Amino acid sequence: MNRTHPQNVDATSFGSTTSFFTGQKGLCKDCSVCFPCTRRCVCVAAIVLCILGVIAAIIALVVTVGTPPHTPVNRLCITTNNQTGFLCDNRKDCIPASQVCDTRRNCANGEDEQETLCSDLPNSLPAYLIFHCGNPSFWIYADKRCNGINDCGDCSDEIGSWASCPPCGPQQWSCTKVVFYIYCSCIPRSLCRDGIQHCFDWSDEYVCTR
Ligand SMILES: [Ca+2]
Ligand SMILES: [Ca+2]
Repeated sequence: MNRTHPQNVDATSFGSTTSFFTGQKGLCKDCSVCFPCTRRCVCVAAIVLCILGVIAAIIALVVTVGTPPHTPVNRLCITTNNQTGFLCDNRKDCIPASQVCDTRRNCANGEDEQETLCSDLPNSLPAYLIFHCGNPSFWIYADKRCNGINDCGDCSDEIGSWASCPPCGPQQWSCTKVVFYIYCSCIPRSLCRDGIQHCFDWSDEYVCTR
């Protein structure tokens, strides 16, 4: 009885015979060497593709949405007189709000008179520099609010919840009503007992002391 036995296959013979995968002679042996390298190459390529994809996504986002708007410099500051001010480029000088766009260069570089600020008053000014009066057609600079003077003309910059002024200072006298239109609820004590009525109830002439 003839039996067919499996043939012993010499693994090393593949190296010298035709490759099962490539059909090219001599390449099979190199596969075991190249395969790890190929995996590494694939990983690197994937990372590069990933990075390129992120960059492409960012570019697409910028193109779609547009470049982010330029954030204006915050120049809000408080002057030595405790008034709302405008900070100059040197980040040291704080000029009163009313010196912005008054045609005088108060900042060293003239940034308080730049066209972007002054071309369309008051709309071109930052909101913190202006105060809107009770009459919508009037506005004043923010440092004129609560300065003891009736700048709006209707005292809305000195009296009322919108102005939110502090009580009269120690150098002022508080009146229930003022005759002279330049003042509102507080008059300078220097005007007390000067022989001229400033308060409606004459308290500046009979009660007030300097
Ligand atoms: Ca100025
Ligand atoms: Ca005022």
